[in-house]
Amino acid sequence: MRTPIFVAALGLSLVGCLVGDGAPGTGDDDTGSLPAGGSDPGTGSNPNPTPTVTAAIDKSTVTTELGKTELVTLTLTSGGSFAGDVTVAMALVDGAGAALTNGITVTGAPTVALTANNTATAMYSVKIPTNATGADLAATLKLDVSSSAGSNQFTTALNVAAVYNVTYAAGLAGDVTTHPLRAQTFKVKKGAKISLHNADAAIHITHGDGAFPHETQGATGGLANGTYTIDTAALTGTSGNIGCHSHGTATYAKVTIE
Ligand SMILES: [Cu+2]
Repeated sequence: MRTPIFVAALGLSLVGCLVGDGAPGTGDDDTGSLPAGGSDPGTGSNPNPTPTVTAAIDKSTVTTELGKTELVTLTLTSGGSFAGDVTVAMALVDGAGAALTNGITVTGAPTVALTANNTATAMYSVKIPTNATGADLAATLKLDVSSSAGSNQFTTALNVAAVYNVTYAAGLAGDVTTHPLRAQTFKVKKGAKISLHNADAAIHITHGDGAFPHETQGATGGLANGTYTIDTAALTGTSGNIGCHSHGTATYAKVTIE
């Protein structure tokens, strides 16, 4: 059985053949499966092997947060000289199975051409806007993979933390042109957190105005390895600027709370 070897070699968490029954199986997808009924064509002695498509995704769970883009890779392998297009229908659903309406998007190839006994990969990109949610969100990415060899559904759990993390990179120092919030405009939902982490050796005190509280100035603010978190749930205003107090207004972002 070469399928389990395939799984182990690539470290894939989910794999399954696209066989004619169209069913996603009963939770054993991660062990791989060849077509039922003993139709494994073997290693070359069968003059008419059953065309198969083996599909796998590389992540069963993605833990992410606001403002991120995550990639899920689909790997398709032709067996039995299958050649043709494989259709991939993408969907994002909430815990109740309803389509997400919060601006999270998935993009990627709706069809993947597969040539006989070869492998093809396709990347699916899930983009989480900064204003996707004001509370932690559990969603699911669904990829319905189908071809003339059959169909199967793959799911990736998408756990979105309602926090927008911003990092002052090491080596940034006083270079305002590389400050992370410079010239940005973004929105968050009420309840989301905005968290600024100083990974630099220099001090970057977080400026806040309007709706947003300013980080403590003086000896304890903006220190290396420090994190300043703004919880919008506690705020009454709806807009203001957030930036680096230590290096001037050119570093500020305009931020709106929805
Ligand atoms: Cu700074």
